[in-house]
Amino acid sequence: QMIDIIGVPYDLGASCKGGRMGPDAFRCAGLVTRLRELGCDVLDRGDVKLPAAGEPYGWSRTGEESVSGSPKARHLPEIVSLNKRLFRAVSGSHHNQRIPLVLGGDHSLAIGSVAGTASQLEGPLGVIWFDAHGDLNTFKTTPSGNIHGMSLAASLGYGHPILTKLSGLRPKVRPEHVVLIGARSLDPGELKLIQQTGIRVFTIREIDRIGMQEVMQQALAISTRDTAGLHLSFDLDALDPADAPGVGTPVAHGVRLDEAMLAMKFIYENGSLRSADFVELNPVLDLRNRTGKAGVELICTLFGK
Ligand code: DIR
Ligand code: MN
Ligand code: MN
Ligand code: MN
Repeated sequence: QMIDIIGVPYDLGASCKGGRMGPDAFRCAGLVTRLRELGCDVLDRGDVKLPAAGEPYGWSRTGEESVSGSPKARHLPEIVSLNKRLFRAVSGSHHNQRIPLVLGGDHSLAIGSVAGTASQLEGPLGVIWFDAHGDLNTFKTTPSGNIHGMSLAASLGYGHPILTKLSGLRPKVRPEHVVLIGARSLDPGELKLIQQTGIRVFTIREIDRIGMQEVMQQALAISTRDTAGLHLSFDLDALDPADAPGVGTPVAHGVRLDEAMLAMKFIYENGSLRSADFVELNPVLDLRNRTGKAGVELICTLFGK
């Protein structure tokens, strides 16, 4: 397999800071070497970055962060320009017949990676979204103003037009091709959107009830039926905090690492994967890079270990 690693070292879409160091924490855990040992052709394309003049963090002298955008969509301008750059990087990988593997950084980057992959397929895109959360808020329903809680909604065509229309077609993906796995913290607006769109959600309760093997059989059936390829977006907070302490918004009782490894194996065996994100790794909160290492194990299994 030919893989392009693309880092997005920003946490502008999250309120908890530190995710900007996520991409390097995956690299420090040996990601490139491990993938090469599996026989993958890996290129580390480096990081997608905002121009320095953008001063995205804009810390004031009192140490408070000055925020662009609005309280309902914090740092919107920077996140839009970052996602446009990521869109181009992801599209470029597909153009070279390579699989983009995007490392975060906060989950707002999925807007650009989903858009990039959707733009390069000859048919609809299927999406599997591992997350403790729904990421189905819009600037109308968001409780936090954090854009990382809006990226799946934006990819489905809901939310601020500047996000939903990012680089052309809208929506990027249809609800009947989307599955959410590991959800256990959904806001009222997100529950409404799930009802309205009929997105299939496999909650932790359902994983415990029917098992990960059955979940993945159903998830892959939904996301690959009548689609031209699959995108995996893996928010590490889907995992149990014991296995992944290094995330900004941990939620108790998550997917255990061995269950998630099994899920990655099924995706590999299915053969439809065209791109993937591994996001929300926050080394500042981690324990000896445990979460970075867990991410590397998941990625290696996803690519055939
Ligand atoms: C919450 C938290 N639903 C929000 N979302 C997170 O701010 O919209 N997503 N943490 O990963
Ligand atoms: Mn999450
Ligand atoms: Mn469990
Ligand atoms: Mn997320």
